[in-house]
Amino acid sequence: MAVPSDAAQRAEQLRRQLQQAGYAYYVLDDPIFPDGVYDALYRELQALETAHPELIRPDSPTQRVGDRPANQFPSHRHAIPLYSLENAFDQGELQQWQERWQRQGEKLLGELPTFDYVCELKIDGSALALTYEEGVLTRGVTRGDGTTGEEITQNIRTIRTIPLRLAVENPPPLVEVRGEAFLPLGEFERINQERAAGGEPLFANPRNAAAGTLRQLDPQVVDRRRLEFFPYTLHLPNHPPLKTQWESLELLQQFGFRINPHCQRCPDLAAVWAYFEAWEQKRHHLPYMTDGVVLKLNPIPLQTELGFTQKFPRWAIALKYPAEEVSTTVKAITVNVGRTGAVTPMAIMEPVAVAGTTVQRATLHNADRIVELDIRVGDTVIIRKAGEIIPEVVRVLPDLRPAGTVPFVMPSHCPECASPLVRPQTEAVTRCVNPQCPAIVRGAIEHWASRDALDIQGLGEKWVAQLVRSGLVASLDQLYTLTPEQLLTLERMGQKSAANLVGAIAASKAQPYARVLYGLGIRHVGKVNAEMLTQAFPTVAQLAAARVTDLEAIHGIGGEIAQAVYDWFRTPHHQALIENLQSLGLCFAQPEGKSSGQGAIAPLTKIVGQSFVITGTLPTLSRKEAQTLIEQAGGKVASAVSSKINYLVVGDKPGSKLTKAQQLGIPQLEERELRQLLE
Ligand code: 1X8
Repeated sequence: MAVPSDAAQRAEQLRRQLQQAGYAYYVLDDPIFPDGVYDALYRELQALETAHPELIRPDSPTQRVGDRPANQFPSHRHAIPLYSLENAFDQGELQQWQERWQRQGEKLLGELPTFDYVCELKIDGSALALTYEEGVLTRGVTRGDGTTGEEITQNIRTIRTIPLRLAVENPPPLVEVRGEAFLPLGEFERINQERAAGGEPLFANPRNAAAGTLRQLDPQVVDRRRLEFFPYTLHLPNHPPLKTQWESLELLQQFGFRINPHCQRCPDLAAVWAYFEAWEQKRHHLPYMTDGVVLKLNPIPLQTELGFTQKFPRWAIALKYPAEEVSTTVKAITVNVGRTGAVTPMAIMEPVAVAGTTVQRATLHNADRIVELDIRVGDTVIIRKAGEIIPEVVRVLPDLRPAGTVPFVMPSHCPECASPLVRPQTEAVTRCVNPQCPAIVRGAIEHWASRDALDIQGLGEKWVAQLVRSGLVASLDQLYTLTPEQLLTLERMGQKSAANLVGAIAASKAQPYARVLYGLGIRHVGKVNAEMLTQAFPTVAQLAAARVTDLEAIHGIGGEIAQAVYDWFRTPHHQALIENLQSLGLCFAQPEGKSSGQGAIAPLTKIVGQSFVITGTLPTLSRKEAQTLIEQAGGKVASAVSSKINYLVVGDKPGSKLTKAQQLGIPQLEERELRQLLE
């Protein structure tokens, strides 16, 4: 049957519109259509393609999810191998590398070449090679061994930041793009939570999770795990050579890719080192994992001249941050009872330095994981610490196991309160279910006080343990009636610390509703879910009254989360807690004007005339930049804390200003919250 020409035209128009809308949404983060319009256009295209399958094009947005699972992946030989990079760990190695390429360059060119560098973040994901023919994505291949990889085109089509068609009018006939596919940390956590709940083995890290996901046989599964992609190399065969790496990145952007925004040109190694050092801490605030910096010579003719060794390009090097995986031995295995009653086995190890800190405890996750690892006291193990994630045991080295070791058996009773432990059949987790268990009470308070929750400075593990042991605090609300005199009864508590702690607890009353909700420690309600719940239900009364179906109706809230929230609010003990916290002045509602959810923009006048003080190092803004942003929005920045100050903006290593602000009960903002306020 011939396809009517108007149907063909309409399909083409729909593909273009959806392609543009997808680009705006996923790459620019600046949607051009409301979701409903996108869905309607998508369904119209789907209907046309169903009626006229001849109209289906490989670059159609409907092809992002293949419905036919591939049974195996064909291997594909890379036209140009994917090299790995030489590593450097310090300035000396970096200097030696520069001297090496310069000697080589001088020999080849007869003079010391002029050059500059490009620094890019090294993304800890999975490398991909993408082929575009006449502008259309026709093939996606994993790195494999560098020479041959697996063709996983269907899976790659699910990655929204990879354009199915290049966004230029007359693309070069053949384009090869290389880059890194990765799982954002939030997505990694979500997937692991899902797996933990389903009793499936956890992914050890986002890199493994990304690689595992790309090799999933079912593209629908890949589609649900939102992989992302940053491109970094562009090959244009039979095309005049590009001049610089920087130009390649710009061209990739024109092609419709989202490039990593943190790349930087550097004239010399001093600038490179400054970039490397600046990102050592800042990278922990990125929503994806990075393990170093990739340094490249910017001029491509110089790259071509220098070429490759057996293994590496001579014109690029990876500058790596200190190792995050090291080996040590297990001295004991204990179990820790967390705030949800979950009993987590922990390995106690010979202390080792890893990623800049000394580590002697690592989580073993759960009983299944112990069986899977078969970890025993006396074993030599590899442990990993990545960013702010708690150290974990990656694997046991069985060849180094001493004689006479025995498998570890999980205890049957709670080590804290001696009540019997339970393990529901559907879960991987063993739990203590005694709500008065001191470990659960301590955990609840520590979570409440933690940085992303109520952020109560100074209320750490040590004081919490004493507060619970002494009986001064048995539930969260009792924190707010503590007096300095009561605190002075604790061991090693001084006048000043007692006053500071009371001040810090009082200051937490200024924290927004989403943090309070997160702080309550409702199962499955992490920071993101808490934020979504407060958007959808602007007051706690509304949330408490919500039915499971109302909760499930929120985009991103699944059945399990909905049930957990519903159940939590049905517990009389929790209802009393909310009532008490509310009467103590904690915030249980969204501020006016934010309650309509998406799109509501806080009026600029909100901070007009308000005074801010900045202390410590902010994750991404310099002090000057923060000041400019505040002033542009009509606020003032002062240098000293006084009772006239409205907010203290707090970064890393805050000074005495923080203590003073706490004593005065001045609300604190992290950079992220400052940005939200200024939006
Ligand atoms: C690997 C990676 C590179 C870059 C970022 N992340 C990586 N994992 C980059 O150049 N921006 S380059 C590279 C390689 O050549 N093996």
